[in-house]
Amino acid sequence: MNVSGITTLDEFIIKKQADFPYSTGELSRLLRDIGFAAKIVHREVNKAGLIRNILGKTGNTNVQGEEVQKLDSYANEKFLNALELDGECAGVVSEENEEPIIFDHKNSISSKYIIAMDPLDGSSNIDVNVSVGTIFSIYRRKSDPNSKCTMEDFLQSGINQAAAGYVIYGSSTMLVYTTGRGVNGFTLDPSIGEFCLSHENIQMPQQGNTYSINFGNYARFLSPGVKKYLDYCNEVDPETGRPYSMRYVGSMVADIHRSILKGGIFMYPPTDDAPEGKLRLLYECNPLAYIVEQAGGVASSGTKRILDIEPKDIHQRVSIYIGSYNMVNRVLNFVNE
Ligand code: AHM
Ligand code: MG
Repeated sequence: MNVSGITTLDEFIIKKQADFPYSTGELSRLLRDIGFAAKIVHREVNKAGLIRNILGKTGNTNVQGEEVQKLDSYANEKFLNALELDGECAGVVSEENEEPIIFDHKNSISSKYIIAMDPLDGSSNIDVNVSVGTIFSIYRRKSDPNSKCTMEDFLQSGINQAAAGYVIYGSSTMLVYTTGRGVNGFTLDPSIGEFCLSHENIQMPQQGNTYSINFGNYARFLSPGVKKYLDYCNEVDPETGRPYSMRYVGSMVADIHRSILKGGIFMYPPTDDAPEGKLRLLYECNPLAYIVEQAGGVASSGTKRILDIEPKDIHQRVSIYIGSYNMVNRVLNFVNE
């Protein structure tokens, strides 16, 4: 803490490094690079409506066949630049790039870490001034840190994450991260350009009264248990606080951030047009699962703990039920009945 009584993200990271006596500071520097890139993306997200040519689509499609928004590409470029320049990581898997990006500068090659990230998630919300987010996951690489990183470095189970976090560009911009010792949240104070510690050691309520799901998919859900759970959520039972409220932003970072702070559940189950689920294991589900577990919640694919899934493909999709402990366990009972 400095004289102003504020703890900035950079100060916090340095303080926490002391918890790991043999650490080289590399992970700390990597987290600071991410914080820096997040500030640049925050700046652009905030003036997006004012700048010609930044909203809308690029005309390209990404690896999932979806149209790429200009701000997605911009965020991708800024994060990749920040991560490559300082040589703190050996390579990056991004939602925006079909293949992993493998850095070849000597500093990057000697780095112990790789990153999986979705630079700007919630693309359908970009043009309409609704919250979007960045999601990231950091792993220690498996390959020898004096060579370029390889595919096996990226195809690790979520349980191996060294750190994970998200940035939410909402009514304020927040960065929330964990290194496996609790979850801490920092709010950007734009007047000083710093992320300041605002939510220390976040623990989520075991039970909430909201559920988040794309209800428009009701007829398409493949699991009858999901429909039964939704009927359960909508039933009137004042003793258990039902019916629950339905809240769905369409940006998973925003929906899960709300569940983390207030309690709740977020679901993206298999549908007839996305039988494996829609969301991506490496850079959407794993990092959020790690944070939610660290905050006392649960994240499951319906049959397996998200963090235990062994990825086969860097853009693999998975179904997800994530949030407050009691609520996720309840939906799993319905799904596996
Ligand atoms: P994106 O990576 O193209 O932005 O898609 C991910 C987003 C999530 O943030 C959100 O929860 C989900 O897609 C919404 O999907 P849907 O519009 O099918 O409900
Ligand atoms: Mg995404």
